[in-house]
This record gives sequence, C-alpha cells and structure tokens, in this order.
Amino acid sequence: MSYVDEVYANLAAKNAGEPEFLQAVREVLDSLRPIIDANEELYRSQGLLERLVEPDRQIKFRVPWVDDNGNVQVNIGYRIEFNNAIGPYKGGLRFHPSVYAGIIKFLGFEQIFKNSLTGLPIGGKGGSDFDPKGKSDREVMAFCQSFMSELYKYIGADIDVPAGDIGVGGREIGYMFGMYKKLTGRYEGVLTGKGLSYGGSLARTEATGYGVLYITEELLKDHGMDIAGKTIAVSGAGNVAIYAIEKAQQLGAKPVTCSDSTGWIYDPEGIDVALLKEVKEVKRARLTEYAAARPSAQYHEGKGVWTVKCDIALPCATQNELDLDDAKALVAGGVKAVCEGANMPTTLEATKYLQDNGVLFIPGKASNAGGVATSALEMSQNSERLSWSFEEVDQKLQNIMKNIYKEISSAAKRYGHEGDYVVGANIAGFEKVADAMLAQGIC
Ligand code: NDP
Ligand code: 2IT
Repeated sequence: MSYVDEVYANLAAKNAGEPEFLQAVREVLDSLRPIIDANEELYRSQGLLERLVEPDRQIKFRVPWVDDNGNVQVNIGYRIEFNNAIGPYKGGLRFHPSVYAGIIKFLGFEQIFKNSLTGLPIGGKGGSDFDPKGKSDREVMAFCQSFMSELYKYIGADIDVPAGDIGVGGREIGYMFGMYKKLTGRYEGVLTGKGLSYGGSLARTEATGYGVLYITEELLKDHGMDIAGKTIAVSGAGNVAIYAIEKAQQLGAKPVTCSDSTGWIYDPEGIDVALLKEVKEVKRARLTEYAAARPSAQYHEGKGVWTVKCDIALPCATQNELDLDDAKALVAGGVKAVCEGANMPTTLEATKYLQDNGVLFIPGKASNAGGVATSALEMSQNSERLSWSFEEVDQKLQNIMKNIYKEISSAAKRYGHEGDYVVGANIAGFEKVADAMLAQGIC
C-alpha cells in the first residue's frame, strides 16, 4: 500500500464519525501524491504524514451561560490547535449549531495549508455549537464571556490567535477581547477582526471577499478573460459573500444572487449591496426583507443559486453546499470559473466534475486566504503599535492574492498538473510546512 493510502486508512478507521475531516484530508493527501511519491522514504522515516494529520492538541470545554429568561444554558466549546511549524496557531472561531469536533478539525487542517500559502503564520480553528441567531446582545455577551473564561488559558499573541468565522463577527470578537483583557490584564493582539477603535485593521472586514475577487481576476486574466461584464452567482449573505459582491461590482462584474440558510435571491439587475448590508449587518434580518425592499429581486425558498446561468460561481456560505447536481447545472449553464469563498463548499465529486469539464477551479484554501492574510497584517500592526491606512492594507492584500495565484499555478506546473489549482494549492501549502517540520525534528 502506498504511504498516502496507509496513512489515510489508519486515520479513517479512527475518525469514522468525522466525515468532513476525512473529506478534507482525502483531498489534500490525494493531491500531494506527486510530491510524496518523490520523497516517500524521507517522509516515511520521519512519520511526516502521521504527524501532519493529527492535531497538536484538541481542547473541548463546557460553556455555561444564563439566557434572558434566567435559565442556564450549556454549550460545548472547541479550539483545535493543529500545527505551529511556521508560526503561532491562527484561525477563526465558528459559532453554529452544527459545530462538533469533525467540523473544527476539517477547518483546522485546511487552515494549515491556507496559512502557509499566505506566507504568514499557521493553523488552528475553534468554535462552539452555540447559535447566535435570535439571541439578544446580552445573551451573546454572556456566552462570549463564558467561552473566553476557558479559552484564555490556551491562547496568546505568540501562541494562538483566534478570529471570526461563521457566526463570529466584530460584535463577538469585541466581547471576547474584553473578557481576555479582564482575565489576563494584558492588552495584546490575541484576537484579530477587532474593532477599529481597539487595534483592529482597516480592510479586515472586507478582506476575505475582496481577496476572492482579486484572485478570480488574476485567474481570468491568465486565461485571457476579463472579469468586467461577467455574470456572477454568489451564495451566502454573510461577511464573505457581502464583500465578494461589493468587489465584484467595483471590478465591473454583475453578481445576481445571494443566499442564506432559508432561501435565496435572484436579482437580475445586480445585487444592491448597500441594501444587503443594511438587512444583514445592521438589522441582522433575513433575505425576505431584501426582497421586500427591492422590486427587481425574486426570493425563493430553499437552495437554488447554482441553477442560475452565470460565468463565474463563488460559493461563500458553508461546507458541501455545491454538490454534483449543482456542478452539472453550472456546467450546463456555461460557467467558466468557480472560486471558493467558503471553506470546502464544493464536494469532492462536484470538484472533479467541474475540473473534468474544463471549468477553472480555485479551492478555498487559496481563494479565501485573504481573510487570514489580513489577520496576519493586523497582528503585524498590533506588534508595532501602528495602524496602516485602508489603501496600504488593501494593496498588501492584492499583492498577497496575486502571489498566491502565482505560487499555486507554478506548483501545479512543476509537478505536471498544469491548471489544476487543487493540486497546486495543496502542494505549495504543504512544501513549506513539511520543510519546517523536518528541520524541527520529531516533536
Ligand atoms: P457569516 O456567519 O458571516 O455568514 C455565513 C453565511 O452562510 C450566512 O449567509 C449563512 O446563512 C450562510 N450559511 C451558514 N451555514 C449555512 C448552512 N448550513 N446552509 C446554508 N447557508 C448557510 O460567515 P462568513 O461569511 O464569515 O463565512 C462564510 C464561509 O467563509 C465559511 O465557510 C467560513 O469558514 C469561510 N471563511 C470565512 C472567513 C472570514 O474571514 N470570515 C475567511 C475564510 C473563509 P444564515 O444566516 O441563514 O445562517
Ligand atoms: O477560515 C478562515 O481563514 C477564517 N475564518 C479567518 C481566520 C483568521 O484568522 O482570520
């Protein structure tokens, strides 16, 4: 049995209840075959893959808090610190009822390669099965304070630096930062995505979505196409989706869809991003309110974004939201490129179908890396106690995304898989981490 298959089989036997984690590992290990085959003896002798797929540590804790009716609620919190070979653990916190160890492990594993691609620090992820939807501000604060009263023991500016993800935005980061400061007495860059008045970076809010568009533009250019005038289907209506839509419009493209977990919008005149922000960021309301305020928009229940004819598809909601049937519908509609804004939104079968049908495909660990990259820029600003201008941060973000595109295309070419950006992203991300792990010995 090959080294890859042996490691995967052992992992699958031990983690059968964590399909998302196994899916992420499967994709990475399969695309690393060319580099692993070329170095099998060395990697085997160092147990490199066995060490790579096992997190450094998994922290799981009780989060008790009191709701507005005076009842005690108990949620489960997680922080999984995966790999710190090239820098402190770094990655978001997700608050969503679907969170369990398998979700956090898949996110943390992906984060290793993503962070490596940015040229900046490295992989961890956390979260809770707490659902912020429908909770009052006081309840969210009570939860965040309780969550941090355990998490603070394990994090720090040079140890592990959490940030936002699904269900965790500026409000939650603020409450957690306040509690960290109170418990430790330290004012340090322990979280990113902070508010601008207390150490946050300009352009962090926009960074993930903008980054998706910067790399999409680069991809199209490289293949002789222009993003201006293209019709784009976007899923999600949260942080990533909103700023992907905003940047798409600034680049002259026309995003015509967005979605949330209950329904989706088709707006043939192009999404009104100011209205979308008002509904989602200010009112924290549902997309039905967008449709009610916008005569050109159609609201549909359930899922359906990928049935819309488009040139470019940007899945920006959640894992496995684009399956084989969706991929078939996109190909039938003439899609030219799919760039992932979310983490692992495309199933393995759908990815293969898109690639087999000539669709350009960039995986999330490359295309959504602008968020964590800008988090690392926030860490730099915190360390030097300075704040850079929006333009300065945005310029650095553009350079990072262009550089990621260059790295993933050249790694794919080097290993004989030109144009396969899944292989390119996984190999380019892996090379640096493997190098550092080998240099640092078995630890
Ligand atoms: P938000 O919480 O801001 O938004 C998430 C959006 O996705 C909401 O519209 C939500 O709808 C929808 N969604 C969530 N879960 C589901 C589901 N099970 N089915 C359908 N729709 C769903 O999160 P972000 O925008 O920050 O994150 C979106 C994706 O991008 C995630 O995969 C995240 O890991 C990834 N990502 C985020 C980064 C960041 O900087 N924030 C960086 C890199 C990747 P509803 O409101 O109905 O729940
Ligand atoms: O998936 C991700 O890269 C994020 N949620 C952002 C992580 C970060 O540290 O900014």
